[in-house]
Amino acid sequence: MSKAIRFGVSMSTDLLVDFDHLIAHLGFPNRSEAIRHLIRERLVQEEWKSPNQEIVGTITIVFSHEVRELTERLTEIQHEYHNQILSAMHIHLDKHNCLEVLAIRGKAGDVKKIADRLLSTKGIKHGKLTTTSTGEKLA
Ligand code: NI
Repeated sequence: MSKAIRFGVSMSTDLLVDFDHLIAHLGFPNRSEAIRHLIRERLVQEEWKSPNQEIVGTITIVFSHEVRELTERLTEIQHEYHNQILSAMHIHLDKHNCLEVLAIRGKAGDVKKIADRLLSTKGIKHGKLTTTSTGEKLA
């Protein structure tokens, strides 16, 4: 980790009061920790904007295993992208519903396409791509 530098930030009292309320609500121990978090969050968003940037994410899908051929279709897509999909966790939520969480790593453009493909599969109830970082570019 590089050396820490202190710097001053000017802002209106109203904005700072709102910020302090927000970080208290979210549970940050202090402003510095909250600001570091916001900056990293923004840097990760930037990573996802470059199609060739290597990124990491998770894809969460909820579906009923009783929908005809849906489980097979989802598995086929995952096999097609075995180079990007690192791991799959399947949880039987109840008698009918399944939750799958896939860890995915690859170029941002490819990962978005794979996620779109999985999340648009006919029959799934809900799905979401969570975008994070390999951590390599984050201090
Ligand atoms: Ni299941």
